[in-house]
Amino acid sequence: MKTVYTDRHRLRASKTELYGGAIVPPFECPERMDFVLDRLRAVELGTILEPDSFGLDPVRKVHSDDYLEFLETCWDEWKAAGFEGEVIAANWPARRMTQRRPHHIDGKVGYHALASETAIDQGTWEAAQASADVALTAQRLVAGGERAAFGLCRPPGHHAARDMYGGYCFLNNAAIAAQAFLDGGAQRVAVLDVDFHHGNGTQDIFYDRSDVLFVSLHGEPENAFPYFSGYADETGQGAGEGFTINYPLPEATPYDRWEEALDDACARIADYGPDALVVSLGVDTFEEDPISFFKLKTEDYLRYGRRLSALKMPTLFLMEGGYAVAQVGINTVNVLQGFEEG
Ligand code: 6XA
Ligand code: ZN
Repeated sequence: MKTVYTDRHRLRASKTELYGGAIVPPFECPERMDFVLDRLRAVELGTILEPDSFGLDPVRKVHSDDYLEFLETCWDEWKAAGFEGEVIAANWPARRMTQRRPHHIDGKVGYHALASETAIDQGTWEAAQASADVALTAQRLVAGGERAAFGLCRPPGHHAARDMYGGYCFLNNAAIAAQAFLDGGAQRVAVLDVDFHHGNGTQDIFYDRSDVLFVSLHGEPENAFPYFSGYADETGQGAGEGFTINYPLPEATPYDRWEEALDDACARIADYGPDALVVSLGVDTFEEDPISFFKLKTEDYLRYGRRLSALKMPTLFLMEGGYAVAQVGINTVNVLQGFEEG
């Protein structure tokens, strides 16, 4: 399986994350990619390619113009306002307040943020665009006939909604790639999100559509970020009714229980009969992940890679979360190896 990767992710080098009331170094750090690359090379999974540049046209299909303009300019506006630190949201259009977009950057940040943990730094916008290019280059490989490809995306994407960032995500790589499959002639695309966190952004983007089936296994929102999305009764709306499927799972979920949900998810995906499958591949389901609460073990990633292979669909894997940094490589690549064996 080919991997698409660029060092340009290093342009996202934010120094701060708001975590438990303290400012800490971000869990979503550049070193994560080094461990994945090392493991890809160690097992000789396949060639590692540089992405091509696709520009913003495919990105505009899933994100709003005002949001993209915000991402492009927020760092400069923040500095121009005299703020010393990184861009951090501190104000929201909360319940019963107006939903108008403010002019001042301190308000605009809150308008486009879904949470405050994620700080924006100078290189974030360029890195986010490079990450989308990684996804689109890998998507083109699969659309062109490869059975599978891996987009080693950083920053991740699945929390990014049409006009919101957060949860370490800015551009929704999985949604951009799913839309690219459709624009290339696919009738139906399934997105399977196996990251520990609910892919609220992907759900949001396709919620009222039937041409993308969104299926997610994740920590139950009563107890896990993003808290306000991911309940089982969120099933889509309008033409999209029935095309969003959520499997919220409780604390300490072990592999066997998780696999039951995966089997059900795979059956639903098979019934849907998509032309392509996009897997939002986060490995923060790992038992040692510092910010998550499932109990998957390293060998479980091989097992579920084989299970995904049994779907026999053209499959695009895109990197999402995973913060047990030293194990992110082996766990991620185990899924890809399991898939190739299966
Ligand atoms: C914020 C937690 C953000 C989780 C981001 C993530 N306290 N998403 O891994 O998949
Ligand atoms: Zn996650």
